[in-house]
Amino acid sequence: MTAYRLHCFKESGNSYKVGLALSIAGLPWDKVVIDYFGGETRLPAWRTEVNELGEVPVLEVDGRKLTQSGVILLHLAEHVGALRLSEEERSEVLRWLLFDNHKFTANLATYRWLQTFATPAPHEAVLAFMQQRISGAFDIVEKHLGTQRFIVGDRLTIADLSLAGYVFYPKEELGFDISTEYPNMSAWMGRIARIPGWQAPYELLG
Ligand SMILES: N[C@@H](CCC(=O)N[C@@H](CS)C(=O)NCC(=O)O)C(=O)O
Repeated sequence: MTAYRLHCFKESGNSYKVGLALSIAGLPWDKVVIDYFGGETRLPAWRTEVNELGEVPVLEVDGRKLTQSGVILLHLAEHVGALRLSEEERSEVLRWLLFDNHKFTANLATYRWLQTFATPAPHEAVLAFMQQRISGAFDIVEKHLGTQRFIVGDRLTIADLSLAGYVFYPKEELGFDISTEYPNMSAWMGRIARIPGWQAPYELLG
């Protein structure tokens, strides 16, 4: 059986995407919790031995290290039956993975980080700029989910798991109340949360 080891920390929504994929697929996996706040990912040895990009998630698959959540999710979709994609779905999924990494998660994760964990607190103008970028990305996903149940068609794919990396963190951390402001996204989150294997980020990675 394939051995999966996920290098992660519980505040990392990018790691949550991968943990959720493994959990929903029903695969056994081990957690390697890194000391992000203590600077582990900035140590030269960590960058040499684990990930030269200085980031989690890192997924070891039988000892081979994969990095970038989008690459890892695609790897799982190619090797795990429960996450498999048709040829048609694959290009749609890729489109949303790129949108997520460029506009959705990229802005939401940075904003959450700035307003919840950063010291000193960032300048108001920076936060206002980020809020505007997130609203734009949320509006696109909200509209898209007005006509379909999941991001690509009628069933969960890795595109949903990628876009869902941060939305399940507490609203006080996110700075956005999705449940009241984005009804289609909120309903989509409910559908994801009812899938066997789903757990909230701090439960899954804690
Ligand atoms: N595009 C990357 C983003 C990964 C990322 O930003 N990871 C954060 C934690 S959520 C990290 O390790 N950041 C370390 C740093 O930037 O110093 C992915 O999807 O895997």
